[in-house]
Amino acid sequence: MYFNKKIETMNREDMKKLQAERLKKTVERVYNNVPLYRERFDEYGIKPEHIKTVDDLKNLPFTYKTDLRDTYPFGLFAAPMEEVVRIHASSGTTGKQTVVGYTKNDLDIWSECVARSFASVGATNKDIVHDSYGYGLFTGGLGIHDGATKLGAAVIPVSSGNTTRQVNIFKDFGSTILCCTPSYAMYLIEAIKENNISADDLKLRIGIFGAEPWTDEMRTEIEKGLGIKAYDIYGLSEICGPGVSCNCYMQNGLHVQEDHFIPEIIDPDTGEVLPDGESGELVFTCITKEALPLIRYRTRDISSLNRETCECGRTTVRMSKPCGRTDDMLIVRGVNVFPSQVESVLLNIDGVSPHYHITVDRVNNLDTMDVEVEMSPSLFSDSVKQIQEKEKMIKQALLSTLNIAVGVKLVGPKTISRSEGKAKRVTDNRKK
Ligand code: DLL
Repeated sequence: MYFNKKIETMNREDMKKLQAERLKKTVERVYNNVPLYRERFDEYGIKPEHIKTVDDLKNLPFTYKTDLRDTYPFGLFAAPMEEVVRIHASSGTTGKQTVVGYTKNDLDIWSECVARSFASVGATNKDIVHDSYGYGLFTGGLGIHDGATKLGAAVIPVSSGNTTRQVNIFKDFGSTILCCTPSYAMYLIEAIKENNISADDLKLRIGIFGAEPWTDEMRTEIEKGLGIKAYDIYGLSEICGPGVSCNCYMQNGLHVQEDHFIPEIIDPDTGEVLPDGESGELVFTCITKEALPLIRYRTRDISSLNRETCECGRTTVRMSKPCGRTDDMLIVRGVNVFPSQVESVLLNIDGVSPHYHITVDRVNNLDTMDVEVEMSPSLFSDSVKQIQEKEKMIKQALLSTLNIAVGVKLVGPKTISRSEGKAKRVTDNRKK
């Protein structure tokens, strides 16, 4: 099901033409309205008239998160304040928060991107959308809200938290679509069980999850736990929020709304553009935004691109599920480790639950990595010997996948703290 069939099935040549037109206008806009861009383009000897096609994009300088911080709060806005109608911010773990703004037109486009995402996973105006992303400065709650409204669905703006109330609402209001982070979905699965409700008693049929990396193994757990189909939605505040890309019902990559955001994959060290299929850092250029049109924004997310037409009929470029961020990658004794690799290993092992925490430390100048993972209630009731054997087996599985020795500790059910938003799965004591 399409929300905007003409765009979603446009042939590549027409899409490139449309993108080129919009890119040219955007480059003019930032050159004329944002001092940082004018200075940077001048430094590179680039004038707006040099940008004629999408292939010229590679000659433009990158924009970094630090640029937003250095011009905090509104220094990169390319529209006057009287045209700005919404402000969001992402908290960020270090330094100042990143502030983003939207004109009325920006909000319309954003909600269309989210509405397209909903339609591509089979949502309709008959659905009841249970929006458990946080409402507020975070873009998740309101972004999903406006998109579902545009689709014509009935939105329940529950926001995150108060888990028991969420379960009652599932039951009483008959929510059919759940939107939240994958880690909160896992938490809700437990809460449903604790309230002696079976997923079969609920009307949920679809989940739209994102805002943090999650593996295919986690997808399977959530689909089983809630009796739904689980889809991946991606986005970041700097580009708009959720809806930059989303799975379609084929669950094979995320369709990028490329008439608004042009994706590139680059080598994070050299900045060179990589060919389709190769994995690298995702970079986005906004080509229709008015308030904050970022040019070649370095997301730090790792993904790859596929321009083949999807079996769903969409021609828009697909990005692979982001497996993590360059800045979340742990380097442990010289070996690169993504938390998502640990998650994949753990969730392929019987007797452990999808709740885990990774601690990295440096002891006597040597990096150490320890994983705590919760046992399922049945393993918990086994003998100490059986539990120790399981620990040994998990250590072995992690060693053969990651190529480093990892300490493993099985802990009792519900000992690892649950998350209502983005989960914090790693503590790196080396950074203290
Ligand atoms: O997390 C926007 C969002 C809200 C997306 C709700 C999806 C659903 P930020 O708080 O600015 O915005 O965080 C953006 O989160 O650069 C990725 O590292 C990560 N991220 C977002 N979606 C996914 C996903 C929102 N589906 C940062 N898979 C991004 C993996 C994701 N990582």
